[in-house]
Amino acid sequence: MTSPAENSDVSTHFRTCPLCEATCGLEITTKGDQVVRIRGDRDDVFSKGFICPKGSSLKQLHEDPDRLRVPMIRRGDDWVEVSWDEAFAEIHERLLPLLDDVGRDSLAMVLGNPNTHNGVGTYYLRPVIHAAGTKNVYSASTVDQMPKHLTSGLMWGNANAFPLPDLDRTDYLFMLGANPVASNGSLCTAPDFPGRIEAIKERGGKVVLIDPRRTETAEIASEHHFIRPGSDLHLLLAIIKEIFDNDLVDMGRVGEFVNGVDTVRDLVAGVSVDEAAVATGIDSDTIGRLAAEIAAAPTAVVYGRMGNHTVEFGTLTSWAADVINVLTGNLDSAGGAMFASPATIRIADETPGGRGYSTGRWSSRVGGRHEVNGEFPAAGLAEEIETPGDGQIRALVNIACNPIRSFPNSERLDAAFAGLDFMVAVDLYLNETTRHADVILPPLNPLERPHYDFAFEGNAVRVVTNFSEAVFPASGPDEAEILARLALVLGGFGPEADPELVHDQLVDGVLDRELKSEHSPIFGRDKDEIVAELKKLPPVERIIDLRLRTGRFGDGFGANPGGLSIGQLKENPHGMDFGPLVERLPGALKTKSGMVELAPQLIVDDMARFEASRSSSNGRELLLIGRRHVRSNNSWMHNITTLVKGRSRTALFMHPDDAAAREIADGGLVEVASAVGKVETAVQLTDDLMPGVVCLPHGWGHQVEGTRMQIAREQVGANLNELIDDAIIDVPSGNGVLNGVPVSVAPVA
Ligand SMILES: Nc1nc2c(c(=O)[nH]1)N[C@H]1C(S)=C(S)[C@@H](COP(=O)(O)OP(=O)(O)OC[C@H]3O[C@@H](n4cnc5c(=O)[nH]c(N)nc54)[C@H](O)[C@@H]3O)O[C@H]1N2
Ligand SMILES: Nc1nc2c(c(=O)[nH]1)N[C@H]1C(S)=C(S)[C@@H](COP(=O)(O)OP(=O)(O)OC[C@H]3O[C@@H](n4cnc5c(=O)[nH]c(N)nc54)[C@H](O)[C@@H]3O)O[C@H]1N2
Ligand code: SF4
Ligand SMILES: [Mo]
Repeated sequence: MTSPAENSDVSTHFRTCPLCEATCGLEITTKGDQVVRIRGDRDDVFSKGFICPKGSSLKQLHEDPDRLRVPMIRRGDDWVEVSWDEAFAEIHERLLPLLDDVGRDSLAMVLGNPNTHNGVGTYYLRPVIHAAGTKNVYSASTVDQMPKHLTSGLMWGNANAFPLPDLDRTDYLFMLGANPVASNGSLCTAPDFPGRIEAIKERGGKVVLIDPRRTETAEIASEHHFIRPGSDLHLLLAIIKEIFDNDLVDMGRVGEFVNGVDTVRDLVAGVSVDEAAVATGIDSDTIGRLAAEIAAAPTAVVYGRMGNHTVEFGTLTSWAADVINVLTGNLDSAGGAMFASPATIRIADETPGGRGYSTGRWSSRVGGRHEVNGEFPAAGLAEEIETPGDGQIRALVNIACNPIRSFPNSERLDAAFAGLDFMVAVDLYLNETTRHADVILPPLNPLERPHYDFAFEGNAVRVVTNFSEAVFPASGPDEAEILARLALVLGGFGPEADPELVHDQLVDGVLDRELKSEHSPIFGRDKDEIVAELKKLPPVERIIDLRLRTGRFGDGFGANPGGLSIGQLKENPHGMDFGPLVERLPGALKTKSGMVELAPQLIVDDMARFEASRSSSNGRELLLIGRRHVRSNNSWMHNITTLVKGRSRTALFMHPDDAAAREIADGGLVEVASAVGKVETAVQLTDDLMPGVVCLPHGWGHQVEGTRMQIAREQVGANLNELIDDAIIDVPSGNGVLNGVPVSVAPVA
């Protein structure tokens, strides 16, 4: 949306920020091809002017001279800039013969976090994966939220149906292992999360935070408790036990559709609140009080995030949080844990029951690790590249991922990547990972592309929808087109094949389902007529328009005049708000039984692994946790001066008592050692940390040869993933264990 101002080439654009899950509206002022200013869009229906420092740095990202703008091919140690046709020809000529020779499973797909933020791009990953024809698919999901996918799949039959804390209506937010004041929220799209926390307190509610560090979020919570890293499951099971023992089970409306309550009661029968107190460091009285408060609050929600999922029992911890939500009558209830209800779905037509959810449909070659959500664990990628034999990974397609900084035991992975025969990367930068590539395909930067948030409208705490047009004309192909061409090359259609084939195929897939569904507003309509209508739009807009128009507010291609369409969103550049979340059960339950499965067998079985772990101890005396900072974004955005300037934020946090015991001085240099590696870093003493715990941010360590990130390279900071052990995973989900890692710390002379 461009509105002319007094000065003819000055204009204002409204765009959703794609950098994190909060989806803030930005107001972007441009003059010619320059960005003059970026600030929060006060009229955005969802974010209402909220913005963090990263939002305005889209200007610097756009201008960054190190950001790649044209494809590059590596020739020896040199990079050669080439045309798009040459780049795809190179992939065709070098990768396909290799795969013909060694087989499709010798190709790995590695997919990173920014894919989820890339609107329509997410749709285009499917044809690429399909064309690749490999079972070796890896992504950032197994160093993040895979336990939540798994428990959601098992409990509600839909791996993408995350119970979201209904922040704006809850009376009691019980939060574990999340730091939304820094992260701006995750698996809970809620711009201005901090403001929403303040609002809970202002309306007389309470916010309790459980975290081994007194974080930025702890500062604004009503109450904060330290917890020993990795021990939240003890706390949650003790709360469940208290709820049963004190007859506090009251499932409300949802009780009718819940299976397995007695099994859960049996599972916690042996739980001791006193033992949980010892394991967690939270005393028994407090545990009892918290259980009583959660049960008594008019509405309450248990919300756990990274600190609950990237731990050794991530699946059980994810499950236990939702068990409490169900037992206290807070699932699918206003102010509790609710499912998203985005504009693109049709709630009224949902009926309970489905195919259910299963994992382990295939296994990995070396580690025999089972598939979850069609993926193998990120922590198991190195062994598949290193180990010779049939099906050894020899080539890699890496899309928007920096595994050499983001995956466990990154040094091992770095060495493994160096031995690959061929690698393609789709990325904005020449960084620690893409320096191993043979061909790099750079997508457009956010200001040059349109945006529609399929992923995060589907995790939002309100029903909102928003389409952003590109601010500047595209200087190259959209990421959707890059992925379409990649799919065609991988599928054997050649580098010259028309990407329109893929655009058509994607629309066809959705359209055919709609035309056949009697619930669809376009049921039985003439396909050619709808296709002709969609073809008036640019390729990436077609799927958005189709989904919106067949969604529950949609215009149904004429069936519901005045209804939602992409055209209507273009006329509403601040987005449209359709109110708070709505109840989705039982219709949204896609388990085989059509019920909530409170005690799925996989979960029950994993309790044995947890029981067995109680006696195990490890030699190293400190537990390492991670942290995020509002001016950073995982492993990138570190080449943006406005974000990294000022005092370094990458030091190891350590409690003064732990430092004194090791003769470590504030600001000194220390060596941190784990089972798999060691790093040197500056130390910063703080009593905001539980004694016995140390804390480092991830994504740093940019002083590497062969990259092209001048600013990032000047930043101090160690690479946390050199210390993260890839041998330990949350077994059912395959998730990496990034928090609660045993380490020792010693001063460096
Ligand atoms: N120890 C430890 N490790 C962690 C974490 C932790 O807390 N501790 N967090 C984990 C989590 S939750 C996640 S999600 C992962 C994230 O890890 P990754 O999946 O690696 O994601 P990012 O570091 O955000 O970015 C990856 C790459 O995407 C590129 N990129 C940015 N925008 C685009 C785009 O629009 N298109 C394309 N093609 N590329 C783009 C960037 O240049 C960068 O190289 O890290 C995980 N690793
Ligand atoms: N500024 C910024 N924003 C981001 C990102 C970023 O890198 N920078 N990354 C984005 C991504 S990919 C994601 S997934 C989200 C993550 O969003 P969050 O989950 O909110 O992220 P974290 O800041 O990692 O918060 C995890 C918290 O868990 C605590 N913790 C560690 N171990 C334990 C434990 O055993 N128990 C408990 N109870 N707590 C523990 C840590 O101290 C930390 O405060 O953030 C997103 N937003
Ligand atoms: S919180 Fe910051 S990074 Fe996240 S969407 Fe808003 S402006 Fe962008
Ligand atoms: Mo993430």
